[in-house]
Amino acid sequence: MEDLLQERIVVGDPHCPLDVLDVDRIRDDFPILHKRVHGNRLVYLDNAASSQKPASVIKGLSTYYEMQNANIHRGVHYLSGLATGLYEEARNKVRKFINARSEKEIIFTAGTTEAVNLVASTYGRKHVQEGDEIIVSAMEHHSNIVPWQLLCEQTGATLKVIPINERGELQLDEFEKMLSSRTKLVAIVHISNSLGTINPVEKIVEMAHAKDIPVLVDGAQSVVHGSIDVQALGCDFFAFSGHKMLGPTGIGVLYGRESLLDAMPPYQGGGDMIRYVSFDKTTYNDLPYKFEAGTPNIAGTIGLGYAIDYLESVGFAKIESHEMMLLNYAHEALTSIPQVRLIGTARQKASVVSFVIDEVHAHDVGTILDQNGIAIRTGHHCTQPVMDWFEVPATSRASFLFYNTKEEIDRLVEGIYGVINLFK
Ligand code: C6P
Repeated sequence: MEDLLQERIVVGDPHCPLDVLDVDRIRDDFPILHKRVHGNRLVYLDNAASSQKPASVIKGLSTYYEMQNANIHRGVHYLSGLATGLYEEARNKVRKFINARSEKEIIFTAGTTEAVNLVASTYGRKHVQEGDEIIVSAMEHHSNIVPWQLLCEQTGATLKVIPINERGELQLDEFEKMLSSRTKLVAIVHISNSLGTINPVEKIVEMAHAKDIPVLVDGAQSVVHGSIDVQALGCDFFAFSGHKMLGPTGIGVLYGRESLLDAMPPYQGGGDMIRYVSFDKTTYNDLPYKFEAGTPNIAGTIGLGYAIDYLESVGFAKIESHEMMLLNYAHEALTSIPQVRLIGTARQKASVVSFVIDEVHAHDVGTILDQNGIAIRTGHHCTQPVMDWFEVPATSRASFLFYNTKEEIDRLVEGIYGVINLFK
């Protein structure tokens, strides 16, 4: 553990006023943001797909492999103890980060997708039968649709969909009407990746809990934009991915209420998830290990812990106010371009801006912007039902994080004018 303490990396600027983000200083922490692409300074606006990583996370990962690497929970030797300590320390950081009651409620997965599949598979296997219903919304990412469709196919249950309005907001009155004794779970996205809508999760939980229905929240897009308190949200499951919150790829988290996790059967079988194995009968390990079969992503987990350290050192108050400023600036700039139509204009929005340009396919927009060094995402963003609802084949999406600047939005706008002129 001494090695670990010496490796602590100090981030943030103690001289910066409390409520103002020192963006130049922050950008210096992200080596990739200084890269040039096609001869231009990179403008990275594809953060909803995956965020960039601060030097502290990158260094933490290389230090792990250089100095601390071993398998966990298995060895009596020094390095195994060190790696186990770092891994479990990361679990504790996650617990505090989302204010879970216990570390037993923090399951490491490969990402949001695996976390949702875990619940669909094991909670579903135990509680869902023919005639039952699962409720999702029309703005879900495919990873919060398809696992439930698979479950419905296997069990004969039905998937119900909360409709959205033209702004891209949930119709809660319709949701209320859907809740019944047949509903076995509500699975809802916290922040839509293609619309930016922030859903009223507390209200949804309150409505579902009034009928004793558990709620899973897909937090893939929310964990990096604001502080999460699963107890205040009241949700029963909360899923997120490390790579969207400055951490490594291949690591994610499923938070689950202990009583529910305890009653669920294991997800995968293998090493570490068992207490005793014999050919007559196998018994399972305690939480959270019951759901972590095999050698996990140790480096990724530890890296996720460093990402949390970094986010906390910056502080969500500063992050939120900077990102709101960017969102308003981008909205104003884009709505002033007559050929541009915003897709997703919810009253509660995170810093994600989807748009279409008259007569230009989103892929052309993305390709031309890329020539200017501007990275956005184009396509259906794994939310094809959202595209169908808005009757567009695809959108262009710019998504901002706290390390982005107004100047980068100016570059985006300049690039959009370039696209419009080219297709005139
Ligand atoms: N959205 C995007 O560009 P994974 O792939 O498991 O880390 O995350 C899946 C996922 C689940 N829910 C939401 C709301 C998401 O946005 C994502 C990932 C990326 O929008 C890649 S499709």
